[in-house]
Amino acid sequence: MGLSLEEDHEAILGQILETLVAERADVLVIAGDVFDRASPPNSSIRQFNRFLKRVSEETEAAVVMISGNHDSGDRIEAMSVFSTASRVLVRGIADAVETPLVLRDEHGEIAFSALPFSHEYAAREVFGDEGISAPADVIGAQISAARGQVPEGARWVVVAHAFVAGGAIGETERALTRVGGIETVPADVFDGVDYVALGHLHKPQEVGATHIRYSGAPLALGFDEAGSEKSMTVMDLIAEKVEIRTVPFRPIRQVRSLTGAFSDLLAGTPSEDFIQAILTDESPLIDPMKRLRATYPNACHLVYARQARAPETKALGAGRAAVTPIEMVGDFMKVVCGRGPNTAEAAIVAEKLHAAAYGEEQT
Ligand SMILES: [Mn+2]
Repeated sequence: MGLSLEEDHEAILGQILETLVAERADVLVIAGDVFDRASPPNSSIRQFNRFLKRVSEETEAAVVMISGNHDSGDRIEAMSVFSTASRVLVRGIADAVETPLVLRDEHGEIAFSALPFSHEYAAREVFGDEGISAPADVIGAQISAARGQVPEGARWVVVAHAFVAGGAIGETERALTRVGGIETVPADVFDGVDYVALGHLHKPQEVGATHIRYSGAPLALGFDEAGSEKSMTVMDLIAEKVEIRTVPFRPIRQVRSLTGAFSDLLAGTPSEDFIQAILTDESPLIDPMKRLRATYPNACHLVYARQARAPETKALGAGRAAVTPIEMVGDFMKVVCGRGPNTAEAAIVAEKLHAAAYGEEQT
């Protein structure tokens, strides 16, 4: 919405560093998405690089990191080249050989398997398995590859980016895939894992069991997350017993929705928060956003309550940081046909996109 979140992220990154030091953390897990688009702005890359450098220099923590569906896996994978193998495991691209980072504490060995997000078509090639047709199959193949590499008797932590069945999803978490229909991953794919550190859903939450958990996004990223508390999960894995605590983040600006008459909102307490104004006025106002920003300089969205439920016409991909080609085609079909692709159409689109991406002869 045209407002930089750099300061907001800087504050959270500082709080993560404080927590790593205060908790004397052994490992920092980043379960993707690292960035919100495949080609993030240079300023964001610089900010993240500065953060990793400080983790390296100011803390004892190892770093385990995977790409998510918003990330360019190849760009994230680039960070793994020449990294210190004893302290870093960065994975951007799925691999048939899943080598864990193995650390040791007073209770013995602990293996971290970092499973990067992978689309089904890519996983089919990597694992040589044409039967991979849903995210659950992808994770299943990755888990099988990883399981064989875990040292005998070691505790096992898996880092993955997926929509595990039962998780609470918000408006801004985009579908991982819309082809094939079933996009959720059943929790039992993680059977035998001592702790599953998940990325993708923005709300901090456990899914079905204490040891299967989303840390959540560092900041509220949409008005559907207004008022929600974000946090860092601190996990102790003591001899297969998992202890969980959360350390709430303290954002410098909140995301809030205000509903009321325009004159009442203007007379409200001035605030730097990110404000969505839902106006109950019946008649249109002249330049309301400009006037609203006198009280709320970071007001960034304004709707009239009477219009809020009316169907909206949006540009393709509007309001989203990035869309996959499959989603773009789906959005286009919704505009033109009033519905998304059916199963047969989705299969054709997936096949053509795959052919376009890999330069195969199109038939
Ligand atoms: Mn994601």
